Amino acid sequence: CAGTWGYRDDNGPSVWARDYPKAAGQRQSPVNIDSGSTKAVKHDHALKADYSPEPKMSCVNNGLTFVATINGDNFISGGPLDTKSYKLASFHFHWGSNDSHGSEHTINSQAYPAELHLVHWNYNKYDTFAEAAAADDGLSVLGVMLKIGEPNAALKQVFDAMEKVKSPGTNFVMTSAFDLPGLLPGDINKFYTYPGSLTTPPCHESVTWIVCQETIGCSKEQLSTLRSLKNNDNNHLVNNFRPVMPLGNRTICCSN
Ligand code: 1SD
Ligand code: ZN
Repeated sequence: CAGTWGYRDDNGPSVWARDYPKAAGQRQSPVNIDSGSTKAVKHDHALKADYSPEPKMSCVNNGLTFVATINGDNFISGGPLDTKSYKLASFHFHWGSNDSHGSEHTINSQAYPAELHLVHWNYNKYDTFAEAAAADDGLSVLGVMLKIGEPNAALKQVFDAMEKVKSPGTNFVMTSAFDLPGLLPGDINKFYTYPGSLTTPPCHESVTWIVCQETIGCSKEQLSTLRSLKNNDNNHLVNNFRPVMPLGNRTICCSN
């Protein structure tokens, strides 16, 4: 409906800047990652994800994506975050209507069928997530590409939950603990990192992006499950990705 953002022509990425001026900024996400133009860096500390199983994880179809809210204590640190620790708040996905597109970041102009975002905030520095989301060092999002291949067991738990939230505005609480560590690719120390933004309105320029080079596997059926969710218009919820934005004078660093 009018006044709310979405992914249609009339409320989608090309018009977000009308209501959310930050969307026209110089530090926007996603971007294309041209691997040949990245700067190899050796960080002082390895990137570390301190994740543990999440009891009673709450999942919702909010009409724009599938979001899981995390209540437990899970952190990332190291890599571009150095000694700072950022706390996991939630994760969600972006996907396409077919396998040729759907991810937000592209790598050498190649899109993946879906991209997982694990959203963390700088909880030692800011009092609330909302405050962090508007601050330039407030958030760090770990992006992981989904690729058709060897299925990821943790993702299976997610896709099973997805079957229960096909209608927008519905939620589901998992009865068994969710294997959060199992969601990550084998080696998270292969990544690209750059300063960027939320890829959704208000597009705050607050995110240290960490995009994993290793993918996680999913099946064709699991991608169909994503595409069978319904959006607020009661259509299939698909193509909920923002196209790539100009890199401008930013440098993308590559772990080394
Ligand atoms: O799309 C998400 C949005 O749902 C929210 O989680 C936000 C953080 O407040 O992050 C964006 S994104 O940039 O991770 N796509
Ligand atoms: Zn996202």
